[in-house]
Amino acid sequence: MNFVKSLAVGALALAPVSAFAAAHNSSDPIVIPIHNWSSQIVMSNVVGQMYETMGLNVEFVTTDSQAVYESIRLGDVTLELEVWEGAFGASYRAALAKGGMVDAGAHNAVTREDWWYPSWTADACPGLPSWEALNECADLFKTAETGDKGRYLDGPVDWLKHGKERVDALGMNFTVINAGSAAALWAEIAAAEKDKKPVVVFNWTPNFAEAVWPGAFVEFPEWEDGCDKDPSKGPNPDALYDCGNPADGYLRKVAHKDMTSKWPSAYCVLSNISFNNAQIAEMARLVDVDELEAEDAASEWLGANGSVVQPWIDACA
Ligand code: TMO
Repeated sequence: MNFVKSLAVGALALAPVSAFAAAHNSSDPIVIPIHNWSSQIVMSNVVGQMYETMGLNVEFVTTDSQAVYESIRLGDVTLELEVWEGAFGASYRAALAKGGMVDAGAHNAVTREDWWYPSWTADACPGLPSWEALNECADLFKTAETGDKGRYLDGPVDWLKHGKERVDALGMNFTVINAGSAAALWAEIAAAEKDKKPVVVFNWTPNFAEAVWPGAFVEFPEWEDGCDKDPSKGPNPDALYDCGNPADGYLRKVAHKDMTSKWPSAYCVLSNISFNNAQIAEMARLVDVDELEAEDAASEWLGANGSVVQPWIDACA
């Protein structure tokens, strides 16, 4: 179910530039999708507030993080700011091939999304980070819920991490449980921290978590293009998803094709935007550690980083 809320402009450090609205940009709202992890929500608010300082109208819509690519292609949603290669590469490539989307370039950030453990887990399972070593330690991760298998807490289902397929493809002694929300992943780590219980959960970078809990990604067979489409890729010749996610994945921006003519200034700014790992981790931290509302986190982030974003706007004037 979708809901739409209009954006209230926070106290921005950016100078309003109403010339943008007067120029060639439509007064229709630019529709920005909101998903279910903090950096994406804050970044969407950051860019929405940037657009508002340019005199443009913005609307947020909460959408599924896979179906959004079809919505952008059709023009129901205007853009997406966080196309993570590991989680969304397949949906993104499929929609791009059908037509209707324009690639607005990549962020500076390098991303990784995969099975991850906090450092105390390696004390109990010293062969880590190898996936074979993890599998030999599966007993350490047994719970009442998973019986004689180890528990792996995967992300919410819409991130399509294919954890179950990977466990089957590699013959692992783990049961995959999907978290209901990103917050459930952080709760699992925080609960395990008290008595240094070994846990393995889905995690990613850039994220706030790396500054809070030192840890590492499990090293699976290296990602090969086509591992999700061609059984011959990866070590199991008969299975898909027998590879890790890309260890140096992209983070891209994409827009509906008509954004370039309907809101040329906004598209210009979108194509200039390039956040790095530290900036994205900080966006998430403001919500997940400082517990700000996303809109306030975005205002605070912009207040501290006006000099980062102002050149991207000025270059489009
Ligand atoms: C898409 N995500 C960053 C949650 O892995």
